[in-house]
Order: sequence, then C-alpha cells, then structure tokens
Amino acid sequence: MTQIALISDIHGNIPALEAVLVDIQQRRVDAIYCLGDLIGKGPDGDTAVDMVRTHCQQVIKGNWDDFIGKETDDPALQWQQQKLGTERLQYLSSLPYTIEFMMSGKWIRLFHASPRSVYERIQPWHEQEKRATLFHSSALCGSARIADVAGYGDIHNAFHQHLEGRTLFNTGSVGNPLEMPEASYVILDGSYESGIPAPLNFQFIRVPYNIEQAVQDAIQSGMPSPEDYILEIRTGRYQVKRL
Ligand SMILES: [Mn+2]
Repeated sequence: MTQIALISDIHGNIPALEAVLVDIQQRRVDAIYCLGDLIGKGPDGDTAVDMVRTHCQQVIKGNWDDFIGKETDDPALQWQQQKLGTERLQYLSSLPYTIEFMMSGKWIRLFHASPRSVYERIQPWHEQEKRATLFHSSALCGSARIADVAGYGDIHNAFHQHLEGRTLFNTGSVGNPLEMPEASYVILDGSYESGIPAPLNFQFIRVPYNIEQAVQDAIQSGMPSPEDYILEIRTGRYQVKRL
C-alpha cells in the first residue's frame, strides 16, 4: 500500500506547515502532494514556497498562486509580491492544474477548487447537482475521464462525502482553517497505480500548532493589515472576502 499526504492552503503560515510536516514525517508517508494556495493571507509565502518545493513531489496551482502574479494597486498584494520575488512568482505561475492517478481501482483527480477554474468555489452544503460537477473533467484536466474520487482544497473546510456512487473530499487548510483553528490535512492510503479494486483509506488529520507564534510572525513581518488573518487563525472564523 502507498500513503500519500495531501496538504493545501498553507497561506504563508510557517508554524502550521512545520507542525503538519512533523506529523507527516512520523507517519512515514511515501509522498506529499500540495493542492495550491501556498501563499497569501499570511506573512511568509516565500518560506512556504521554498518548503513546499523541498518536501512535495507534486504541487498544483491555487487561486492565490494564480492572481499574485498579476499587476495590482493593492498595497497588501504588492507587499506579498515583493516578499516572494520574481523567481518564486514565476514558479507559482508555472504550476500545473491537476494531479490524476489510479489508486485501488479508482481514478483520482486532485485540483485546487474545481475541475474548471481555480476561482469556482463549491461548499459541502451546496446542492448535490453542483457538488457532483466536481467529478467532471474539463480542458484544464489531465484526462477526460469522470473521476471516481475528486479531492480539493480552496474552501478551508475539510469534508468527505459519497454521492452518485463516487467520493468527494476536501483536505481543509494547513495555514488558515475555517472550521476549527487546527491545521488540516489528509492521507490517502491505497494501491498506487493499480486498476484492481481494493480498499482505499482516507485519513483526516487535525494538527494543533503554535497559533500565537503565527500571530507574532504576522505582526513582526510588517505586513499591511494583518488583523483579519490574525483573527481567522485564532478563531477559525472567516473574516474577509478572499480565501
Ligand atoms: Mn485558499
């Protein structure tokens, strides 16, 4: 069996990322994949990018990774762009859209927000018809197959549900969880690259981390308007329009 850890939505929160990586190392997984939004919101996107490049075998693009490369008048975004620097911004813009593979007889597709756009946001409480579109393919995907298992990040809200005979799940967020203030990630455990039906295990793991250190990091970084980010990581409650 192969264990693949899925992390997402780190958002420049290094104490959360470090705590998750320690937990992953203790579980002896075979690979780590990152589902995007390495940066933004929190202060240390540059370090998050460097750590993800070191530890993750595959990385896909999130909405923040996409729009951070664009010209902007927003001082908070300009601050993030300057901290990242040209090379990391180029890396983020070059990230692929999906990770797709067979595991235990199931076609698994991983993406940041939806198979169609990094900006399409679908919640577990949206109507079933809408959720079921997350199994679809699009021109952005690596294959035209309908996914047996679709996994994503973006909403910062971990869940796992079965619908229409398929499995839909969300990893939650490492650095900006919005259902409870503990870092979230998932481990997939199954028979990698095997088309033969076999057990497939999903583990949803919550990792307490040093939130006050993350708060201090934000204050000391000098980033513009850190208040919403600080409130969100302390409470797990959504404060602003942008995830
Ligand atoms: Mn995000």
